[in-house]
Amino acid sequence: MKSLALAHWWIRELRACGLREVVVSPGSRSAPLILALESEPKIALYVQPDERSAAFLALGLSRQAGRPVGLVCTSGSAGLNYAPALAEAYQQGVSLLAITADRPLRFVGAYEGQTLWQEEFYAGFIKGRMAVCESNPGNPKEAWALSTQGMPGPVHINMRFEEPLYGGALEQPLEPTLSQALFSRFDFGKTRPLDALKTLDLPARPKVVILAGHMGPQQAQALLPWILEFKKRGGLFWGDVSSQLWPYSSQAQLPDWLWEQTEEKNRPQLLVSMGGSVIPRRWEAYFERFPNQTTVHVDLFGEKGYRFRPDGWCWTGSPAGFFESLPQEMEALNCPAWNAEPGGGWSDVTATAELLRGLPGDSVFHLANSMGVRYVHALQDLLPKGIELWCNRGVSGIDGTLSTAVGQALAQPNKWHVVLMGDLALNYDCNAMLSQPRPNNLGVVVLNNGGGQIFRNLPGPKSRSMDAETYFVAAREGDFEWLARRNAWAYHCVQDLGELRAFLHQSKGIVAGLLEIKTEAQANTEAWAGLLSERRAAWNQAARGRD
Ligand SMILES: Cc1ncc(C[n+]2csc(CCOP(=O)(O)OP(=O)(O)O)c2C)c(N)n1
Repeated sequence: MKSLALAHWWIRELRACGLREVVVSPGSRSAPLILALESEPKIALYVQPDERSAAFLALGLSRQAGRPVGLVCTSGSAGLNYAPALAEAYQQGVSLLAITADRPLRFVGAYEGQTLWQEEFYAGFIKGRMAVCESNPGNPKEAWALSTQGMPGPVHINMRFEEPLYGGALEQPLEPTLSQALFSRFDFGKTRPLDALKTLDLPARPKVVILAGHMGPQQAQALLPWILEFKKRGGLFWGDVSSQLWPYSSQAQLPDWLWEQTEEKNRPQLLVSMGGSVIPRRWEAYFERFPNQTTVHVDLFGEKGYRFRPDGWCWTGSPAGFFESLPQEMEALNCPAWNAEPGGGWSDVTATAELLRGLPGDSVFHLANSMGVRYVHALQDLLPKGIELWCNRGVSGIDGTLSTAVGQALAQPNKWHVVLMGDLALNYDCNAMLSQPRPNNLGVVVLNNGGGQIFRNLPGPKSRSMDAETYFVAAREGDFEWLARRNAWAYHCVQDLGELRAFLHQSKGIVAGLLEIKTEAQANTEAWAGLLSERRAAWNQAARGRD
């Protein structure tokens, strides 16, 4: 059997399973796969030469399409560059099929270029892997099923190809073989049956708090009716801006007032967390200060494990099962809402506020990690309620925001997509702009504050006498006009509120291309501190008024 036949068989079988999109990165060893894909009219091909960006692009495509998206790259370090996005996909529950082309086994460990032990590339953050070669063609249906069943996730298929890579017979009868190694998710052994709720000895009308962290739309949609019902029953709900449930959150931060309460009447009796990470540290700290027995993590897919250590517990199953077992009536915790209206001069904060006011209500908004997501979390009441919000907060840092957004915008051409990111995040992921085809429904907004503003806002880096601007902020000068030009993107730069307003007015919101917003570091630090303290003061006043 020859390489081309193996590649064609895999692609045909995957197409029959439902594969419709593949992101390819050019290379030689993967040629059989590219030839096979090119002959499949039902599969849309995206080309991204940077494999790190390609995998994030596939994450965005799959997140939008809700089905596995394929990735194809050549042998050697190429596949290593898939790792960050696969880890994020694993954490978010997004299905991807990462197909790495490889050389025959006899070349491994023999000083061959672009040759290493590829089969173990992603151990720990994929659902499973298959080692495929001519004598062991594997099972495409099984790979597909593994990626979609239960909690969806990435699967790695490593294919060893013999030469010739471009020629040879196309059709050869192949029989699937079993070659799957399945990794199970971490099990912390803390899962308890729902009956455990009964052992907590809750009062008839307990005070209950639910905290929702980073989660995908599937999970959020399953939860939403229950969260609304929970609030009606008197429960207190906090939704992180990355949870998709933020429009239903009672607050965006934990008020000092509630934080300082020690009396019994203002203590929660059951704390429930759902989803992944949350932005305000204080929410987590609030959960951690109560006896762990009252803290439960609800995991709808039953595969992630436990969140609050050391003795909190985890319940796995359907939302119905959990919510139906909660008491019918709950006592409300006194916790007022507050609104943000940032004041002050030109800064990241005022610019972000203006941007949020100008976003079309039905657009899709992508946030980069670092200050972007924090600004929007704090200013969330300015967001139009119909907006869809996304952020890679599974394990990602600043590494794949734009690539993921490009993928998602390509998968949803009838919607307007906007990305808000910092200048380092854009520099890091600027190869996202190399992908083909390119989306014409994507506006990128970069807050250019000359480096990682977050490190200017954090007390830690400043507390030492070292050069924080160099070693933490990675301070830089310059603008992004070159980047826009390199990629033939439209470009506009604003340096004050008047210019930003004029641009948003003139263009009726964000337009396709790159909008650079230039701000000053010191003004940003002051505006951020001011926003947080003003809000806290307003909140505490509101809470005291209710006392
Ligand atoms: C891949 C990765 N490397 C390093 C970091 C550490 N890190 C966190 S925030 C940050 C600076 C981000 O700067 P920028 O994108 O300009 O955003 P700003 O802080 O200005 O909002 C860095 C380097 C990270 N999150 N991810």
